[in-house]
Amino acid sequence: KTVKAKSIAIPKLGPIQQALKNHLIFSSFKTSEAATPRDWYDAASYSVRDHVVERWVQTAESYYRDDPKRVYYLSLEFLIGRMLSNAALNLGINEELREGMDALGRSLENAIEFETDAALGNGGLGRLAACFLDSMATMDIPAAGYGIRYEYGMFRQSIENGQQIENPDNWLRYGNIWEFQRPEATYNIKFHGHVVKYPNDQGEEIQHWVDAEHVIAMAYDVPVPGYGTDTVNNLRLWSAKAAREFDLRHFNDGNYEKAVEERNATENISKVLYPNDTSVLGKELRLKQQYFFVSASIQDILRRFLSTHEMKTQDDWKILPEKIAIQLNDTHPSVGVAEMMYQLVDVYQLPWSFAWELVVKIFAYTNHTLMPEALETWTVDLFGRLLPRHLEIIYQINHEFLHMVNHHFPGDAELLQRVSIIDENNGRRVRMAHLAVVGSHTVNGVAALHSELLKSTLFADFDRIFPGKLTNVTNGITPRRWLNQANPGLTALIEKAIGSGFKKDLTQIKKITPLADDADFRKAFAQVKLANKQRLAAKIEAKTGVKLNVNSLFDVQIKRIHEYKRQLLNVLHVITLYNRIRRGEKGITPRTVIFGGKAAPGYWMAKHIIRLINDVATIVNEDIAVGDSLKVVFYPNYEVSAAEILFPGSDLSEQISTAGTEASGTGNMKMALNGALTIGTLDGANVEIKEEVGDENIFIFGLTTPQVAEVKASGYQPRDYYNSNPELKQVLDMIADGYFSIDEPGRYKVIVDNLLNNDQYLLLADYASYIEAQDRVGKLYQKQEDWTRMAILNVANMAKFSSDRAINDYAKEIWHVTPHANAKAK
Ligand code: DL6
Repeated sequence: KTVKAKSIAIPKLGPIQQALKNHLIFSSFKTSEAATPRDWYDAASYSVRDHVVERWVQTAESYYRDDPKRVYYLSLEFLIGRMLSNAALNLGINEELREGMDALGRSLENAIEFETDAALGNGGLGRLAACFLDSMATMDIPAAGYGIRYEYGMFRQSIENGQQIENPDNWLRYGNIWEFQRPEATYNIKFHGHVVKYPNDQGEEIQHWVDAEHVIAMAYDVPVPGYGTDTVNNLRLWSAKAAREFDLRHFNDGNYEKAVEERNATENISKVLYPNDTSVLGKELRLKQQYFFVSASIQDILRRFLSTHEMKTQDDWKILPEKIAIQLNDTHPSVGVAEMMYQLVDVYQLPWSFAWELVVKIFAYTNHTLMPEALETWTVDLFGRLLPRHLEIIYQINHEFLHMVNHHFPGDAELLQRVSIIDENNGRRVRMAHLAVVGSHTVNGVAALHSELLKSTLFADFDRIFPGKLTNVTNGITPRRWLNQANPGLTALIEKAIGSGFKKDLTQIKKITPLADDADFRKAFAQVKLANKQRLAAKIEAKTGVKLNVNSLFDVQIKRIHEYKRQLLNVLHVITLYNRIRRGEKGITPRTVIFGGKAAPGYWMAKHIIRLINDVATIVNEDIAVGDSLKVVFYPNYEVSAAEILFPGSDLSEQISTAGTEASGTGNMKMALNGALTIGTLDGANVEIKEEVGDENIFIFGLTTPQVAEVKASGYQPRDYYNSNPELKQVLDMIADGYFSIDEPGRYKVIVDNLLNNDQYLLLADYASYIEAQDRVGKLYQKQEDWTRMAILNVANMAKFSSDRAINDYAKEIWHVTPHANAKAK
């Protein structure tokens, strides 16, 4: 049944230096004299891309020829960042490229700066998807990503008068060398219309989705090169195109605007990424985006499957789950469960229950949050208007599911209400998480604690109904981007000590453990850290004008701005230190506190916190009594390429969310891998980081998840903490009285009122314990040898947090796929 592909002859690629010259002329139409730095970026990218494409073609050919089971990773977000240096690194040609550029009198480092980040994601969830793509390719897993080619990615943040300003991210302005448009790979996506029923030849009633509007999904392919392998996987991003260029009737009537209106509205589907990470807006366009990319992806997956498998009888379809695994990255693509049913039942005419068995064997779902405001639901009304047939399919799925539940748990009407895919209590809504759980064979959380909480809270009923369906796969990060690429100094040092094996197999990094006790190694390690801090300080000075003391402790909190992540608690510590310095306390370790992160544009409190940070920075940085002892900076427009400078330059990693709120966190892993020590709560993956590095090599503070629940249950009174802790009282009074906002004294009153009267995230309850942990941090930093020793032990114990380990877990436990070496290797 498998169709054999013909082998493709790929032309030989010449030396990079020649390629650079050729591309400058033939791809950019520039002479070396006239070329701008951007032209050199282009030439470098084309030259590396040629090598990527060579392997990409071979990989695609080998998958087609050998027909292994494939994984499809469906995600509304892929936060890729820059491609050039990563591709050169993964292919092992970065030195050759650097030398080629040098020989032509150009700097590769300069050229790299001309690449705009591909910021097709909000934060952790999107970056995880990008790390997973890297690991799947590195581990030769036959896989592809599917998402949306947003014309505008994550907004660009600027800070004006201390406030966040959002600017459009026109990332495609200069073109994108790393994508290939595929005008031949298009699918029809339907919206609206209605469902009619009529009998088929066998007299059965068949549903038909008619009078729908059509949108075209056009593919753009982006290569995903693995590290130290010939495998290059594919990331396919969909762009919306109007089915009709424009309405000629309006055009002929002289109404040009009206003629193109429909086209513009259609193409809006892939226009912009929604900049909200942990809250849902319920906007129709968002559901359109979700269905648009899911339908295109599933049609594409089935087309590929059918191109090599002939379906003569119904039984032939049984092979489908043996050939494809689909991972739903959060609930955003969960309408895929209904779409697969639509394709199998309505389009390919398979019987309902037969199709359902296939569907549940194909899908798996990853949950990334317990936050109620992030759980997606759609009103039945909106869903039914946009996707009338899919609503019926969901009703049918729900009907059969509830029937099954009732059979196993007879007479429990409340249970039925709680687990139903349709929420009948809040104006009838489709619960996407329930659809994802019911339609998947496996559901995973993203860290051990999070997965346990899923079982005991959000999905407790489902855990009873489907024992064994819920599992854990702790997140990971790719060491290629987050160590090799971001921290070449540390990478070289480790390589010198233990060889290069750790780059592909992070478990080997453990071998540096004894070197924590080697004074020479510690010295070299500290020198690397200092150089990385100097690099970061230079960047910060260029961006903000603030000059930093590189010998101070770089205390860094970089992540989305959210109340639960508690940047505000960090600010309370900053002001506490400020007061202590002003009181003339001795022995305080000089610190630089660096914040970075974006707030959702409609999230007033988060934006207010950014403003407070900047106001505090202004007062602290300008106070001559403080001098070099304390500096505060807000790094504008935190993005992947900025993170690559920030993580290696950090001494202290702030992971201080309220216990039970951060599903995993991945910045915590990137920090520790780059030799920063963690100050954190027992939340998300911090718990596992502590297990790996040992209690003595991490600064844990604050309430645990059960304690948080207890404090809340027993009637939490934040004001009691304020009244009983003079330092805390002083800090809050200063904020409330306008010490940091002299031009508008009441500016932050609402923040303080909120803390005193509500304090949902228990900042005041954790304040004392946080300050005490920070004091320990400050003291330890004064013993540089001890600090460095601990930092080395953190790096040495990060193997678990490689995304290679995570992907191995998914491959073995969830997808049941094995590596497939590509054509060249065969
Ligand atoms: O799993 C990746 C990442 C986690 O590390 C973060 O802890 C979590 O907050 C984030 N979740 C989201 C929520 N989005 N939704 N829905 O971004 O996922």
